[in-house]
Amino acid sequence: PSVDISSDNSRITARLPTGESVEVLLYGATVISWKNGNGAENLWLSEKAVLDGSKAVRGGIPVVFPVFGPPPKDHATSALPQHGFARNNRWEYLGKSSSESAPLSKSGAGDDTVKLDFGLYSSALPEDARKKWPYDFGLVYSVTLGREGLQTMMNVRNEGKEPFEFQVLMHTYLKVSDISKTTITGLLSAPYIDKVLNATAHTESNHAISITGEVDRVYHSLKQSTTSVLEDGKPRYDVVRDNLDDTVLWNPWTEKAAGMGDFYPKDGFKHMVCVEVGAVNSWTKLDGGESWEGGQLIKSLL
Ligand code: TA6
Repeated sequence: PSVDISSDNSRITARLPTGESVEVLLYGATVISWKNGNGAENLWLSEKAVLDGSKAVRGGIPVVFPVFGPPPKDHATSALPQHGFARNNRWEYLGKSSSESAPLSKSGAGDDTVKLDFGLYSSALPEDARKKWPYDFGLVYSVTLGREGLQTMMNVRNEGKEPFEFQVLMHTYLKVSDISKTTITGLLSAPYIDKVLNATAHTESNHAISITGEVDRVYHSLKQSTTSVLEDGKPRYDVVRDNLDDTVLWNPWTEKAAGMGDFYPKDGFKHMVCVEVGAVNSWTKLDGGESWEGGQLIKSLL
């Protein structure tokens, strides 16, 4: 595998000998590209995504921590921006490793996978961010590229004495060729909160979910670990949760896409679906010195 740091020190690109590649912006540790060996891109990235570190990236895999969505009132996260601060701070590149045992390698040969580690520490946060959520923490985010897919794992450590509670989510924008031919499976009978229907509670009754308008649903307490995306009935992605119980399904559709300045082209919603794994339906509590880990394995089945 090869790992290159861009000349402006803003991003890291890893490549496998078989052609697969992943590109990670140090700002937000945001994966902005993940390609198959044949060069097919798996992630949707807005053509007007801001990549200079002045705003969260519209597309790829933004990291959401320590709160998902608008923070609740009268809570430790109340002063934070929507989706927290992890996606709009610069992470440190901690290094790479090639491993044989990773769940992504086909043959187990050492050159089948490459793992990139990124760190974000409370001690490195700007003062105003620390003030808004005054806990000592350490995040290590690992991005592992394999021939079968991409794994992103988050390790959260409470480095202080005070316990804190957090939410975490990987806001993955998956690229699809045509939303009208796309279905999502694996959510049958799952309870969900529908944020398009005034955050009311529902139960999924479809084996295969089609997207024909704005969708913004938090499926939670999921039993099945895999959510699949099919195109024309053929499996395109498997998104496998690891120690996470929730999956958010989002497509902004016409109106919301029109309302986002950095969402471009405006009909780009026809070529993306957000399948976002996380622990967002409640709060995960960490006592001082404790750590937690969770993440996803996305298989590209093209
Ligand atoms: O993941 C779905 C969601 O919470 C939507 O409600 C929408 O707000 C989306 O995230 C994008 O949020 P952002 O802050 O990135 O514009």
